[in-house]
Amino acid sequence: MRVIRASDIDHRISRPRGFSGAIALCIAALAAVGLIDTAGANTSNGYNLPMGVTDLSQNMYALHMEVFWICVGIAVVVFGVMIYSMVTFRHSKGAIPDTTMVHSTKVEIIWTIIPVIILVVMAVPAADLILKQEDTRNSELSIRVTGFQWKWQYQYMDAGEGVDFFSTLKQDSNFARQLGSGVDPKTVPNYLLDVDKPLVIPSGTKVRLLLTSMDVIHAWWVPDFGAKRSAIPGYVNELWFKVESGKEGIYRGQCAALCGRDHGFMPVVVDVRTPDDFKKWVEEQKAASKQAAAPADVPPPSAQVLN
Ligand SMILES: [Cu+2]
Repeated sequence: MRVIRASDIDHRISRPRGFSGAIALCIAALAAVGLIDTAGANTSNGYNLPMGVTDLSQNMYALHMEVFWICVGIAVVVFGVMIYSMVTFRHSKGAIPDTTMVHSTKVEIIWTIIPVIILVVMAVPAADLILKQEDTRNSELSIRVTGFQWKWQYQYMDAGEGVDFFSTLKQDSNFARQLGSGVDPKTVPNYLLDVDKPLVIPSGTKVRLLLTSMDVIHAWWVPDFGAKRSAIPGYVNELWFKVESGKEGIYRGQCAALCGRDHGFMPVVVDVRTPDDFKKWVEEQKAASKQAAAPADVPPPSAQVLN
C-alpha cells in the first residue's frame, strides 16, 4: 500500500491566493463534502444526509439544509465581527476598551431578541415536520414488524393479510462473517446488508409499520426513507413512509439500536415494487403458504397395513 506523506500532499494542492482564492477554496471544500449539490440529487458522498425517496425524507433534507445555512450565516457574522474587532481594535494600535458596552440594556435586548427570532424561524418548520412524521392516518397498508435477536419478522395486514415471514441475514454474508471462514468479505455482494427475504412494499402507497420486539430494543432504520424508529418489547411504535412512484428498487438499512452480540447482523432490506407487481407478489406468497399448509398425501386408513 502506498503511503501518502505530508510532503506529497503539499504539492498537490494548488494554493489560490487572495480573497477570491479563499472563496474558491471554501466552495471546493463544501462541494467535496457534498454540501453544495454539484451533480444533482442524491450526491451526498456519504458526508451529508441522503435526500431519500420519500416525501418525508426530502422534507427532512430540505429542513436540515435550511438549518445548516442559518448556522453558516451565524458563524460568518459572529466570527466575522470577532476577527474584524480583534484585528482593527487591537491594543498595539492604541485601542481603548469601550466600557459603555458593559451591562448595556440595548445590547442585552438585541442579543436576546435576535436568537429568539432565529430559533422560532427554525422551530416552526421543524414542529410542522414532526407532526407530519407522526401522522399515520389514512395509511393504505399496515405491516407489523417484530424485532428478534437477530432478525425481523414481517406480518402483513390489509391487502397483504396472511403474509408472514422472517427476514434474516443472507447466507453468504453469514458464512463470510464466521471466524476462519476464509472468505474475503469484499467478494460478498452487499456484505452484511442483504437478507434472505426482503420486506416487499408497493410504491406510491402510504405504508404504516407497527413496530415491536420480542426480546430487547431494536430499531428499524432505512435512511433513504427517512424512517427510523425503536422496536420496544411490550410496546407498539408507529412509523410511516410513502415511496414515490417511479422509485421502485431495493433499499437497505440496519438495526439502529445496540441490541446484543449480533446487532450488526440483522439488516433491513426493502424491495419497493409497483402496486401491480406487489399484488402479484402477495398472491404468490398466499399460494405458497397454502401449499405449504396443505396436508401431505396420506393413504386412507383402510390401505394402511396394521402390524
Ligand atoms: Cu437489533
